Amino acid sequence: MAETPPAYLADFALSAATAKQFPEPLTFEAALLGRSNSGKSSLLNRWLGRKALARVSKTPGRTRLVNFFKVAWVKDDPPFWAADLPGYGFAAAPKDMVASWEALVRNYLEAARPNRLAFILMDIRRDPQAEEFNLCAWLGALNLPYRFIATKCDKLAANAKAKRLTVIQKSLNLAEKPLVFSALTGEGREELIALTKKAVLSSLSEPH
Ligand SMILES: Nc1nc2c(ncn2[C@@H]2O[C@H](COP(=O)(O)OP(=O)(O)OP(=O)(O)O)[C@@H](O)[C@H]2O)c(=O)[nH]1
Ligand SMILES: [Mg+2]
Repeated sequence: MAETPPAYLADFALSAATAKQFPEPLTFEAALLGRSNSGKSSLLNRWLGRKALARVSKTPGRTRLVNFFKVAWVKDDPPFWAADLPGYGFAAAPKDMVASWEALVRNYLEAARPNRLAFILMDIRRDPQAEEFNLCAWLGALNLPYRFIATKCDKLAANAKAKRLTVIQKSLNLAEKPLVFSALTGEGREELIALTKKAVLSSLSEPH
């Protein structure tokens, strides 16, 4: 299957430091959550086919704002938001900074933004920890649907990958296996595109 060309970005990116700066919701919104260094910014760049859209870093805690990108796959398609969030579990920052990022993520998740789907990213080689369990419980309480994505899958051979997916699924008691993704090879990109295209379409067909 031919690779989907880069997304058309509606010339609109916005970084929010407070809830007041969150833009008006669009038809659909994909929120990228996960601990620091799990590969959120890298996934965003690869998924949208834009190399340097979101800043990628070897230093955990690079993304400190909620970065919104207005995305359409084709110019005149109804656009949706892709939101890159600060990572959690970043212990090396001063405590008050960590608290302010947490407050920002909390405000974001608790905001009234319809038709959101959260993607929780985790390195395929790691086991789910308290952060992932807590996040699931929190999203569940907020009624916010989520899907796990196992990132950096280029680090493992096929059989090891399959084993890790089963471990992660069982540990979190997920109905579906996590999606697999590699920002390096592009594995999982088409599946993620298909999933989000479907979500945009079903948001559009919902009664208002
Ligand atoms: N091999 C491999 N490395 C990856 C992949 N995705 C991300 N990385 C690396 O992992 C590190 C962290 O990536 P980021 O995309 O900055 O992670 P993040 O989740 O946005 O991090 P924060 O902004 O700190 O929350 C970087 O060194 C990336 O190059 C991947 O699919 N494969
Ligand atoms: Mg980031």
